Amino acid sequence: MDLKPPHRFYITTPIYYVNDVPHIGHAYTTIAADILSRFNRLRGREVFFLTGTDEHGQKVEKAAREKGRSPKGHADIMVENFMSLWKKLNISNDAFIRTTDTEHVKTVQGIIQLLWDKGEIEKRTYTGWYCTPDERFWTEKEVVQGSCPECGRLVEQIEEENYFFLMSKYQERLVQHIQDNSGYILPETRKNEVLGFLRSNELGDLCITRPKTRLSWGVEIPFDRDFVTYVWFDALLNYFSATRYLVPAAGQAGSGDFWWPADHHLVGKDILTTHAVYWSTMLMALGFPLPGNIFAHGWWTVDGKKMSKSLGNVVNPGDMADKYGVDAFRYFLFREVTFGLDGDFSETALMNRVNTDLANDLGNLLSRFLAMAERYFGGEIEVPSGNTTELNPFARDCVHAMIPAVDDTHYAHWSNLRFNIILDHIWNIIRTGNNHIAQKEPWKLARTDINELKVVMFNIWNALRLSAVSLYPFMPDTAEKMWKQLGLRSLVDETKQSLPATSWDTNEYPKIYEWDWMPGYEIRVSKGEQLFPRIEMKKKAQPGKDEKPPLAPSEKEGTGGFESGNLITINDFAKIQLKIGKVLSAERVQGSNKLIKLQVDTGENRQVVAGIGKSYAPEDLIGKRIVVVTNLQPAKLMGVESRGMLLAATDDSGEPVILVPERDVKEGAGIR
Ligand code: ME8
Repeated sequence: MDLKPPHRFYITTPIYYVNDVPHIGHAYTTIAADILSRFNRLRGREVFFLTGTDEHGQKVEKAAREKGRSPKGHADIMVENFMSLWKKLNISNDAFIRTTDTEHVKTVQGIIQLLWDKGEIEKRTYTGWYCTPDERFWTEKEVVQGSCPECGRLVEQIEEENYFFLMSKYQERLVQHIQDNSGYILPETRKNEVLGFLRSNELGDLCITRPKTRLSWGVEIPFDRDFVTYVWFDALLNYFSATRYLVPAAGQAGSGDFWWPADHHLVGKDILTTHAVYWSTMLMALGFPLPGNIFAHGWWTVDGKKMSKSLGNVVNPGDMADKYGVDAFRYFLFREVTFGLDGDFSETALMNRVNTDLANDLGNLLSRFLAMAERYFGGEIEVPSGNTTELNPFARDCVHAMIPAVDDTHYAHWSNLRFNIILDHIWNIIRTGNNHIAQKEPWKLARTDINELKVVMFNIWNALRLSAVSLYPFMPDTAEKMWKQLGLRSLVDETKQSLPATSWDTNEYPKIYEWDWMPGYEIRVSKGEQLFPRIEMKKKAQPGKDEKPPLAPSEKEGTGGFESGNLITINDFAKIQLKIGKVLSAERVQGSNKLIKLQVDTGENRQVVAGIGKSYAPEDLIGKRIVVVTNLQPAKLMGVESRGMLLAATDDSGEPVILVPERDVKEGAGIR
């Protein structure tokens, strides 16, 4: 068999049953495969990313019957749910396989014939306990006092002829293969579980058919028309059959359509055995090479509970994407939980991630940078003279974290699917970027050292550019938007164009990952839409505390459509004392890059602490006339007393903008 050359990358998801609609578990595996596909495409590899649907077998037949549809008719309807969800979630699969595809059915029949001819299959009489309503066999051990362990109804012993794949003879070879190839099953803990199972249990042979008298919805066995294949035998073969007819330029002479074996099969932990044991031994019997890796990810619970229809807590990925944005949802799934471990989904956790990581860290860095670039340089980014990497520890940190030529650990995480660590690296740069602004105080440099300001701005631009290209696999839309706002043209095209000609041989990465990459055209940043507006989190009402008091009848009237509970009376407003204050002096509160301590004359001298330090330099505030709430109870902020609060609006990027009177008014003047 001609094999896939190393610059090709082949990745699969499980094929999903069409008995039900897609949920978060399906979305999870598929987004993971999308992330890896996009990363590998950026690296210049040819990628074949396969997903699809599992349409045969009892589950689908039963679901179709309940809906009064034919199994194929049911599958044709249900498959749309998956296809449209993948579109919505920005999934870049290269093909979509359906096990009812004629070409797939033919491949399955060809393979079962091959195994039969090779003597890898035997016909045997099988005796087992059968639950007629559930239509499934149970072993002696599983039966509970003569009843079905699932539905509790009586089981009967029946004898049935079937075909068996002689799986047991591959037990030792399989153990050897797993031991010799440390990355074959990942994560490590799952590999150890499979090895433990194989070492302490005798592997049986696998029943791979069902008599048509019991199930007719399957692939017919070519050498015995009374039987169809067991659904898993048919399903697992999708990974191979797709390489016969769905790969690019399949079947064309000279196309070199060799795509086997897969680099990764991504699966949920519940279907690891079928892949690690059934599929591996089937490939051994066929004499086909084994895949590079089978990765079993963990299980999502919802608000601490198992996800189930009866609990009504099944998470619909399409709804989440509509509500919070596709990229925020994609980001959350891979940042929140280590890929491979179980995780808990909650909308509160998702909102927290959006507000802290996406709005505060990433969104803030980008919008502050863009605002400053426009303010100080009319949006132009110039490359400062001198070696910015050598000169600047911040630049050096970014380079070390991200650039393979300098340090390959970041990229080693890609081979091991450590998505949350990769995101952590990217966030280190983003946070360092925000701190760099606070330390360098560009607003001061604008007055004192324009050259240094250019270096700072260039470095932040570069850090944002590197973050965008690294974030692209996770959040493709966001990354492209960042790219454009940074004054660049196309993240994907420019990354590919920057590939070294020798990348196949040397395993090099695109030059775009390097600190001194420049596009060769004038860069002019352009402030676009805010990427991640903060989400207002609803406070949970505490009984007896946060509950609103019932409204008096008069308050219900004349509110012009506003919710009357939100309105205050003129008397309420009169309780707030607002005055014009003049800033006499200002300094940063030690240990905080946000807080500034102001001495303000509001007709009397008072100290006010304000969280405006990221947008204003203390010296810029001196002499300003501001609006102060003067009858606020004193409070301590980082140990410093504040008597009053200055008023500020919040701009698009979440930055405070101080309110000032339209013309000079004397300090101490009241505001009404
Ligand atoms: O098993 N959290 O299909 P399927 C994470 N057709 N993943 C979950 C999950 C959860 N709560 N619930 C389900 C099949 N999954 C077969 C596959 S492959 C040749 C045939 C994952 O639609 C589950 O682990 O029941 C599995 O990987 C995937 O959803 C498909 O489930």
